[in-house]
Amino acid sequence: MNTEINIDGMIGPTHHFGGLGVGNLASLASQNSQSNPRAAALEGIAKMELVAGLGVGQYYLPPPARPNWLWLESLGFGGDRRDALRRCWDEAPSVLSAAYSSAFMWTANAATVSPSSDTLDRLVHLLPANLCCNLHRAQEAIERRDQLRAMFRHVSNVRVHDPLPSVFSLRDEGAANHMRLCGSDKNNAIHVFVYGPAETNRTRFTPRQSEFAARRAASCLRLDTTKCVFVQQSERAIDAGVFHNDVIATSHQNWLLYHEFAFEKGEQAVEAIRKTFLETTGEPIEEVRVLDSQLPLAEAVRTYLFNSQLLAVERNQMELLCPVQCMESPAVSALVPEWISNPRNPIQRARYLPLDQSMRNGGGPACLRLRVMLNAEELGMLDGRYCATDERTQRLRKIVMTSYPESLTVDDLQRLEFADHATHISKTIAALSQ
Ligand code: SUG
Repeated sequence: MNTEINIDGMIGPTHHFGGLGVGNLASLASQNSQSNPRAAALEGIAKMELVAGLGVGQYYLPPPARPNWLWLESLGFGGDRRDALRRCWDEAPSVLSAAYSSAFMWTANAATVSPSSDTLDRLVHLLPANLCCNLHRAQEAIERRDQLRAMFRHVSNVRVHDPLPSVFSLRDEGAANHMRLCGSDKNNAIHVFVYGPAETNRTRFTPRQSEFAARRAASCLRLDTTKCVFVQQSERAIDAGVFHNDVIATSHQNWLLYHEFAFEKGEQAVEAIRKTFLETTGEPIEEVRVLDSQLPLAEAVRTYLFNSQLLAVERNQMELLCPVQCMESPAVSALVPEWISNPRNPIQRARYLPLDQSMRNGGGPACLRLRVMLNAEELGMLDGRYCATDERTQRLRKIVMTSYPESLTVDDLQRLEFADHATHISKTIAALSQ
């Protein structure tokens, strides 16, 4: 039987607001404001503890070292490090910001995953995302591949692939644009891949996932394509700041929650999902369609309701971890209690999490985790060193409290003392899993 684990990305000491996220309105609005890496990391740790406390397997990946010196060198900022930081700041401040990026914290973009129950070769496949649509995120692809390989090294039937080639036509942002839905037999599943329009000039912002990448991903993941559905994200949604599908739709088990403007040719797209699900599982899908009159697109993007983290406590019993911004919205406050009181709806309870620092960069609860389904044997082989046990989260919290800065602006990034301090912290955290 499959069990879901959640892998969060530990938020790094260089978390800041660079305004770098393509089509991400929160990131653009926060650009150059003061961040609080300590508060950001504590919010992330508290979420991991909450999820672990609910009995869901919680793992984490340490923050890769920043600034990324090799990457800076590859862009012409080599030589004496103090001088390189200063030159980069003067010549290309957004490159300096990217070299310090903590965007690896959003592990929903780390990879796309297919469990062994669903694959043609009965192996678990993880395809790290190339993230090549964003300068600051493309550097994560190889770091993630290596981290995931280390984490799964003892699980004999896991394949961690190389990311798709880093070219624009194959731009891939991982699980944030993928939904797995399963029937009452959890091993009977379909996979929905969501991509942006092919003509990149049709939308206000560049669509971050290509159809070509979605189809190649399904192939790398060794999925039966008769059980895959490929749907286009709506142009209207991208224009409203929906830069990933998980900002406007989500799913868990047999339950699909989506905004009426999530998909281009919305009814046709959902009909394709319904049909494939019925053919695969013999059961109808349970769906909740949120109308724009109930929650306008802009409010959906502001509150990140669809980016709430869905957790199965038991089958047909789910908890929704929403960002606190949802609690403050009259539109969302009308929807969630209605779901909870409806006996057909599996959501039993909603909790509201303060994730202000992540939200100000466009990352809600679901962005901060990668879901991986493993069977009991695979789970048994998983390396415990990445498990967010109480003891480990306490140690992480201590490191954060004693060494993470409480305030950071892009100006601070040019100081070599800060660069060295941040590198040292990442090494200390990585050592906890060695
Ligand atoms: O890729 N923000 C991230 C947010 C990712 C959210 N993930 C999901 N929806 N799954 C992004 O846009 C902002 C970084 C900055 O501006 O400094 C950023 O990268």
